Amino acid sequence: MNKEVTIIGVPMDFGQTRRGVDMGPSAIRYAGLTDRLEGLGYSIDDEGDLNIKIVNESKETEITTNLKNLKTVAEANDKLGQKVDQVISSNRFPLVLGGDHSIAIGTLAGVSKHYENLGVIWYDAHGDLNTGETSPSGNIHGMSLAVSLGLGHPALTNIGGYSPKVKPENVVIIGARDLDPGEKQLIKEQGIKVYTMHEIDRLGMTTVMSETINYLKERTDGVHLSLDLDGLDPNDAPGVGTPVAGGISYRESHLAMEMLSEANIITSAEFVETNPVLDKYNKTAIAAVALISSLFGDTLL
Ligand code: NNH
Ligand code: MN
Ligand code: MN
Ligand code: MN
Repeated sequence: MNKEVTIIGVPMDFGQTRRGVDMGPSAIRYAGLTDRLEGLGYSIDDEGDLNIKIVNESKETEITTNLKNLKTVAEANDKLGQKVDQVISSNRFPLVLGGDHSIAIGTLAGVSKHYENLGVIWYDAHGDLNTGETSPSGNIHGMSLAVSLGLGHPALTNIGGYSPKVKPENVVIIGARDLDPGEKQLIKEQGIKVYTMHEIDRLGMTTVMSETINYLKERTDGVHLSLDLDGLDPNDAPGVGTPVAGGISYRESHLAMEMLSEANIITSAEFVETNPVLDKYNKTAIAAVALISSLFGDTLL
């Protein structure tokens, strides 16, 4: 793993409708992120939080699309993409803290241009594979993976000036248990590899992760980890806007991060959807810091 890490906070809460997730980066920092990573021998540059500016939605976008806060989300992701691009160009590892999951659009716009075949691990209760047509909510955080595959509103897919960012065969979804009908269809059409909770129960996390690692090692030249804290069970990570029962445990998640660390395949990462307003004693942010530490090689010894 690259020992030079740049932390970018993205206080974004316009990709969904529960306020408070914009305070995720602060909650994760407060849980001791920098100290933990420095303790593991990393050199940390915390760039602070991106400035999210509210852009007035024009009457025209309001009439022609059901996507909520489209311009605000698009502009913030454009900024984030440029920032992430700069960080990688200066040979540093970008560690992005959310904010809601719509920010994956910007992160991937910045990351993907540096790889021929970027792999993506989408660790989430959801698929985030909706488009304006299939979305039940109009919330862009439920569309970010589809957008990165080149599907959805052009104001989002064209961020960074190129599309798609990721090929469907380079994506692995882990932890899915709440997929909308249009998402299920898209998974089948595009042949996206998915480990639902059923497979995690059946195979165990060890097999799920070694299969994932082998699969991505064969076909990719870099792997981005996009970890939505709602992938974890709500008992272990209660501070999320859309909790879904029956999720991945805290221990299984640690094992997953430890195996990724051992395999040494992750080249960028983001931890999203931590909402301290909905949390209990900062438990979700503390879990995020613990998982990040495992990803960065903490062996507990
Ligand atoms: N699938 C739903 C939607 O598109 C919920 C998405 N919520 C998430 N995604 N937290 O990770 O609105
Ligand atoms: Mn702040
Ligand atoms: Mn998500
Ligand atoms: Mn989710």
